[in-house]
Amino acid sequence: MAAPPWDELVSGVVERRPRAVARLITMVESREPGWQEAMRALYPRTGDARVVGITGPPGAGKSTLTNQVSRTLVAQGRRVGIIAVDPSSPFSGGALLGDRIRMRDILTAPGVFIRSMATRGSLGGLSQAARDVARILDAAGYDDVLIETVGVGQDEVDVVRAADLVIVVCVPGQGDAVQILKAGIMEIADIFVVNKADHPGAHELTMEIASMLELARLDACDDTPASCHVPALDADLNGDEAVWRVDVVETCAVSGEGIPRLVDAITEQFAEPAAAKASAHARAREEILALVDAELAGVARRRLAASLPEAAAHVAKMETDPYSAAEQLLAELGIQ
Ligand SMILES: Nc1nc2c(ncn2[C@@H]2O[C@H](COP(=O)(O)OP(=O)(O)OP(=O)(O)O)[C@@H](O)[C@H]2O)c(=O)[nH]1
Ligand SMILES: [Mg+2]
Repeated sequence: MAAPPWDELVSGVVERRPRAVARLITMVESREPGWQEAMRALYPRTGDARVVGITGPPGAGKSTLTNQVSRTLVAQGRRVGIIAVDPSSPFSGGALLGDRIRMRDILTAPGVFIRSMATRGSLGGLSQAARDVARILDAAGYDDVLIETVGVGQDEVDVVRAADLVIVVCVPGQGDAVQILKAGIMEIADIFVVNKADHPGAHELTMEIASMLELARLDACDDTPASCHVPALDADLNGDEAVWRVDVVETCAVSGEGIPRLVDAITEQFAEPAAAKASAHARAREEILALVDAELAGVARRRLAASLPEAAAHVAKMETDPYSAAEQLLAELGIQ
């Protein structure tokens, strides 16, 4: 059966029909004809959802936390969309069975939509794909979109860049603090969750993260300490002047301990509009460039389809070198 045209799917999304949401996500993810028109039509209806990225090492408790946070938000009367991303998995759509099992109690809850994405070679990049899906959910009236991604490598950092707010989940006893520093996670985290607080060493890890934040703050704000917010353990030393707030929250996701504080931290951070506005410009710039990059690559491949085999043959026979061949093809495209 042919997929309905994009405008029908867009209407379905606006009418909050989960089936239309799922089909439009598939269309946009696989860049089927009409995806841009659909995103363009939906864009004016976006901007209301709070998009939260949740990342951290495998097994840290991200899915359990996502589940708990969703339940709390649903209890507050909010609708929640969840995007589970596994950049290392070649499967998509029905993947992440483990996550689905762990999230089973919210799977059937009204007002919750769960989608798995595991598209390593995603067209246009995984970060853009996550952004697109988040927007579709936003337009479908989901108040909160939670993007869970596994790991603390570059791919995961890229994915959570699609979010307005980033939660990094750590657990005691795994050298997580060192990993965080190495991966450059420090710069992107808005909230650190020290999960499995029922395990020994949780408080030590909290202190370690707090002191890393303090060092980073001193580093960043050498000249103007007065304009800085000390980002540690709920301390808001600067009142209205907060320019950089990072919360550290201890949780036990299995028992639900600490979840209300985490949800409060999320709500409070979204209530600080100044910081969000400052990064909106940078993020828009990044997104436009990513879209242009993806489009350029596609255009180049299509336009060069005819001349590429010949150029490749010449290089293979060593009649020319790949550098000159590439230059010649770029000239053909009018780019030099
Ligand atoms: N003791 C304890 N166990 C926890 C806690 N949170 C999660 N777990 C357990 O840790 C295991 C992994 O939890 P998940 O929520 O699947 O972790 P995850 O980070 O989503 O895992 P991946 O998606 O596979 O990276 C499960 O067996 C959970 O029950 C916690 O606070 N305390
Ligand atoms: Mg998980």
